[in-house]
Amino acid sequence: HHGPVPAPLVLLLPPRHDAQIQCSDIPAGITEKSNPLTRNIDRASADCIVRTLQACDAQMFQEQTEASHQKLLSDQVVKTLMEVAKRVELILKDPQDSLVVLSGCGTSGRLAFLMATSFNRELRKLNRSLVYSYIIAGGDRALLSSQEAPEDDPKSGTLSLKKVCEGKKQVLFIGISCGLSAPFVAGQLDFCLQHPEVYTPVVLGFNPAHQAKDEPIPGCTFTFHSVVQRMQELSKSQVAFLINPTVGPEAISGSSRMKGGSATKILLDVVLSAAHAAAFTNTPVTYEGILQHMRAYDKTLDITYAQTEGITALVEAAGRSLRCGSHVCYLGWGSLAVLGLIDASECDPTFGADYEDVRGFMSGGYRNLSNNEGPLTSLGPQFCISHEDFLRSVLPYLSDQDTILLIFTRSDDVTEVAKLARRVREKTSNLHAVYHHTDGDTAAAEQGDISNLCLSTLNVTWPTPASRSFLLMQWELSTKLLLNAVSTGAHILKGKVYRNHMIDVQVTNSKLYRRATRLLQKLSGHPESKCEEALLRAIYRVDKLTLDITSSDMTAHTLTARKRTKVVPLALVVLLTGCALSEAESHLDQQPIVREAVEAWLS
Ligand code: F1P
Repeated sequence: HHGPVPAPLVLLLPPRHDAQIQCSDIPAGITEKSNPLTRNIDRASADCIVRTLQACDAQMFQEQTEASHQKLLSDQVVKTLMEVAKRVELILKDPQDSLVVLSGCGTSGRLAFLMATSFNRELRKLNRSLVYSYIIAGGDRALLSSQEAPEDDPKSGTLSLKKVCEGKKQVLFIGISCGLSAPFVAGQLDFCLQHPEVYTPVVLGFNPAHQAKDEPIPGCTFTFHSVVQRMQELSKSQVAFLINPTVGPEAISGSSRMKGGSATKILLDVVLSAAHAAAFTNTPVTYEGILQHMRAYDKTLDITYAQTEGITALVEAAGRSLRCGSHVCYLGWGSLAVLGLIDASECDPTFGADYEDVRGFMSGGYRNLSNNEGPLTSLGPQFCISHEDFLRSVLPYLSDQDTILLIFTRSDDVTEVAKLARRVREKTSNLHAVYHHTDGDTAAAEQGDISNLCLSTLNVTWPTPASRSFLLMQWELSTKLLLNAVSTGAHILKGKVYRNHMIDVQVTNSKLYRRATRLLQKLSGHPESKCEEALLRAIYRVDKLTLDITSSDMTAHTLTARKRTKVVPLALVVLLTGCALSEAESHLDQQPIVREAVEAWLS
């Protein structure tokens, strides 16, 4: 076990509360629910954390039962994927004035970016015109940092869509929102519905349609829910499409970067590669083909998690680094490096981490990233992502306390990997590697050198596949799962998670505001109105809410919350102890682990 075991919050509460904590009857979509498998993940060992994450990921491929909503492999989902793939095929065959747009917020936008750029790369290899564009709320800086306010802005969604589609006559628009909730995406889908002569909208998310968010969006007549309803109607005549299987609740409640992101990647990889095969290698889109491809991803999970021991070693190393305030760095090559950049960037919004806690670097930096806006280095050190940047600004300060992880494949320049490994090894022995290769590959001479330099090497061997591009997609998904496990596991070991909730969630947009209120209800047992009041007190740092505050809208609240830290922990301490805000503040300053702060207060 890791560290001292703090008393669980439930023990500190009267039984009346205890009963309410146990039930999860506060309405929310599946994507926001607490997963029964992870209720005690905060007290688990690294090994147990990894196995629990594996069990959660396995839920993605569970079969649909009579009572359950459709799943990844359900008949209706496979059929819709076929139809969407055929639309993409048409565009690939006649690309003039046409576009496929992938759009989303946060992780969903980052994966939109990853897939749009990789499939464009495929097209470039074939000397075809590039048909994919991506949009991410907040622009390219959101690829590497959390920009949550723009997710609430439907107008900026519509504007950015119009901009990339200027002059186009046919657009297949794929809007991704795991929770079927982001107003940014709702605005884009609504715009598509108003211009059916050009736009065919597809919505991708992981809640049943009736759970799409129905909260009014300021300045709009639609909600995500109403847009989904219209699309459901139109899907009967195939002028709109809904891809919304469920994959079970996330391991860390609401952390849709995990399964939501993985399932997004699986579904879109399958659709786009089926379309490419149909357009360029005369392999028509078939039901069996789609189903087989999806099943192959189930295997990807098996092959990845067969490495439990190696992953556990990485989680332990990263956890040790974070616990002592040291750093974790991912040094990656090719598209796997992008998954490192993505995973690292998500630690800030998910765990309230500093950008230096977990950082990603990519060989070639912006030269290889192919993002819309080009180099972003002028935005600050957080946006310095090349290995040169690592050598210049991180390497000199490394010690054995920092964990460095090399991420590469047999297709990368292994000589270069070995060179960097040697330089890192001069500063720290805490060096690890993830290496993907196929059973048909001959080992590179340097591979042995690299393993000798590393404390641990995750050697992932893949069966030689029918296509090289499918292999790369599997390596990408596998790397995503591994890194999600490392960063999630390490933050759990650091004490950042309470049961399976991220208690210090930033309240920087409407989805997170609602999530925070629900969490306070659940943990304090108090009614919604009282919890929202405590939340606002913590946001505005006042003991009594003024009329000014109560008459402000959600945007004002979330903008103010952006400037604050520990909003939800403060609100919780206030709710549980009834103390004044200033007392709660000084309390949390002395004892940043919330459970212990409450316990100390009550004793
Ligand atoms: C978008 C998103 C998540 C992120 C966080 C805030 O969610 O940015 O990617 O992890 O939860 O929201 P969604 O629109 O895909 O549900």
